[in-house]
Amino acid sequence: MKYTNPVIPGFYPDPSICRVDEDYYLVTSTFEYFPGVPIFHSRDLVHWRQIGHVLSSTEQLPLDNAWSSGGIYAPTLRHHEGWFYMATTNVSGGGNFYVRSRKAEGPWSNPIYVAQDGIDPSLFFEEDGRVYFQTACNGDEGEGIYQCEIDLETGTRLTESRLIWKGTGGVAPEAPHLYKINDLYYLMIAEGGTEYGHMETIARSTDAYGPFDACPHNPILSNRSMKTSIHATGHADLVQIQDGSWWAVCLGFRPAAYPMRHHLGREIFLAPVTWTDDGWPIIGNNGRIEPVMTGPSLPECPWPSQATRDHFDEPTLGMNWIFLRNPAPGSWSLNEHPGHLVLHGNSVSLDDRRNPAFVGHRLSHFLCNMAALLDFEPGIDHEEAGLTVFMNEKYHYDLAVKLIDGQKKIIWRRTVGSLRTEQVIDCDKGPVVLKMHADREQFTFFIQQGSAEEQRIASGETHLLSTEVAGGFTGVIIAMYAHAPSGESTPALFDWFDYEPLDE
Ligand code: 6LW
Repeated sequence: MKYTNPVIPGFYPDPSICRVDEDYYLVTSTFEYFPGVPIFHSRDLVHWRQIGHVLSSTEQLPLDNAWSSGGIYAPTLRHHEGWFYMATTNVSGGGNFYVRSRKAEGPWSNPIYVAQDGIDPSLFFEEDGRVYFQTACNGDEGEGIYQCEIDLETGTRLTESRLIWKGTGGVAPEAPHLYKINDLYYLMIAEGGTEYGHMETIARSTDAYGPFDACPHNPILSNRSMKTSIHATGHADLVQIQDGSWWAVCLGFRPAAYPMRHHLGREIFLAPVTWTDDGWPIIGNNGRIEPVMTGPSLPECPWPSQATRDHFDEPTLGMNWIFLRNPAPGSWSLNEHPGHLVLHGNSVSLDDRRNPAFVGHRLSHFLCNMAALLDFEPGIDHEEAGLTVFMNEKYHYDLAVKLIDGQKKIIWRRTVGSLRTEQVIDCDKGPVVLKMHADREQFTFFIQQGSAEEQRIASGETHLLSTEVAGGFTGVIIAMYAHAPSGESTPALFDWFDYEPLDE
């Protein structure tokens, strides 16, 4: 079967994969968003559906201090003797840790911290019961991959952390994974940085601590300098499937237009792995990820597609919704007005690096429509509620209902670094549908009230919210939000929210 890359579109970076019999599981990083580390399930490696979040409590994932693109960095997922293990770093508090669970859906344990510096932790289970822990670290012996042995129950280091490989000389040697294949230890890492020079390299040794000999065919994956719609491939993880063949998942991104800039974040790509005669893996089509590739020989297993409209009539929020940092207490509710998501603005605005009233959804497609029905009659001057297309606190476009000098208004605001524009439009009493249409180059905003015609408000460039302009490791989120500068707010009722991907 042919499949289309990315297999998981949108802001889902740093994939790690593991297999349990005929089931495959995958996790990704989430930075300052909560809950953290979505976990996906597949039976054919091509069709994935989210089955939960690994880090779903504030205890597991304190994010109050997380700067934008801080928080949770790259995870590793492994299954060992009936337990799932997910290792990651909270760079904004706590450092390296892992959690474990009997079931992929959770509940997962509280963090078990490991006193080794660096990021991108990985776990390797030796046949003799020893457990090795690797991170990408700039330690006493220089920058590279460090390893120690740990006690799996407590996370205690049983040995010193030692440099085991420096990589081939690319910047940022990171995302290590150790595999034992045919009695050789293969250490696969990312190098070159997570931008356009990204690549995957590998080395091997007869000993888990090296010395590691670099593969003569490195990099074994890179789309750098290629004429392709897919860039920055790297940060890969390997899995062997039922027929004995090997597959890789990796991150990459798709620039929206030329000159290249991407706003959907780093996404998840799948590729076959072939082995050279001298026993080295090569990922993809001779080291490249293509938009269409031939899939694994597994029975096709698609999942039902998700409804485009969320009516907020379930007792819990769907797994697709995320908060900016830990949700502020009292900032949202599903039971205050059954059938509505209610937001209570607090004094934190979208420009602050804190916890606003914010419930968001990844923008995972270049071409899509979004809309929300907002019932909000602001009673306190300057309070507002609406939709934001959000990259970080310095880069976002907002369409909202706001009380200005006692008058209910619609505002459309663009915040692009230190530049800000704001338009104020008259608005009637009663609910308003806030709409956004996205294409590769523009986000276009509309409002509609009662039986009146839909009104086009304005549009903003997608590239001004891209990683190349706004920085960071995340992708654009479209969120319902509320802000009450005085700290006192009128509830903002969201009756429904639509997210409708369109064919390009
Ligand atoms: C990730 C690391 C990286 O942990 O960025 O640039 C971090 N490389 O591998 C965030 O994705």
